Amino acid sequence: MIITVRSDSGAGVRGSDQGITALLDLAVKSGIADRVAKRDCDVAFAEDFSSVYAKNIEQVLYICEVVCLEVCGSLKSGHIPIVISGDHSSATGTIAGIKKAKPESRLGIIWIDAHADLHTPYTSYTGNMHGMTLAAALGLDNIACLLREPDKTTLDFWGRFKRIGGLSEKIRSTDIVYVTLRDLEAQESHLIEKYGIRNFTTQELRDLKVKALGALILEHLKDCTDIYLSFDTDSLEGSLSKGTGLPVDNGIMPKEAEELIGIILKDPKISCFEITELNPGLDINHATTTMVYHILEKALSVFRRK
Ligand SMILES: [Mn+2]
Repeated sequence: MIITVRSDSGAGVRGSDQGITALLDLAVKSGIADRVAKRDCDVAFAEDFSSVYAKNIEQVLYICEVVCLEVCGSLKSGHIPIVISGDHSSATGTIAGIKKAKPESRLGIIWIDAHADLHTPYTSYTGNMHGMTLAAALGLDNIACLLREPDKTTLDFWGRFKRIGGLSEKIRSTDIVYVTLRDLEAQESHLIEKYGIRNFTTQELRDLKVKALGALILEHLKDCTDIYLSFDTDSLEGSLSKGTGLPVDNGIMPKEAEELIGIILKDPKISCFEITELNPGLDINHATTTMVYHILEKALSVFRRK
């Protein structure tokens, strides 16, 4: 089942809410998603509170609560949700939804992304919520790296954000795996070192090749009962792919991404897949949209055979 989240309110650069239509238009034209059920998350929310420490937090919280219910409902009806979202803040709702549907699960997370998304309202320079997704899922504040002191209203919303789905600490830090993480700040490095989170670098990918890397990633999560794979478009090599808010060089090549995602999605423990942060307004020559479309095509072909 495809679940769409047409919002960009967690991103610093606007326009990624248009990425969903760009992808689905191609999918409709080619017929690859013809027999796939689709659900649109309600993202319409009259915003009445925003914060410099956590921009649009009230709206992002609302959206994530909707995403949580949709993902949970999809899993409970026997589907594997494919979430296509505008910005990565929605993944806090996705993770909550998986845990809500499967409270006894030990959930592993594969985060293919240039960024760690481990900021909090206490540590973020920008206040962009899509950089706080995993910190929220881990229930972390990271006061040790305090940069700013947010106001009480922001912190009330942050507290609710960490508890979406009625559970804080939805995952164990060691059950997160980064792939091609390469643009991170000191506050995030502190958490990665403190909690021993594994990053499979672009160099390791080149040295080992995709097949061996896929096997290593799955081996790292062997004690997990379920796996959620989240693909951020900015994991792609930034010199080739400009259609995302924060492109970064030294990333994964489109063919490598397709192959790796194909290998991981074949694993029987896969409970959810997410594609996010495609921004067609920034996409010179339509190149990134085409790359991400091929990834969606790959995912649908794997799920069709399941
Ligand atoms: Mn991200």
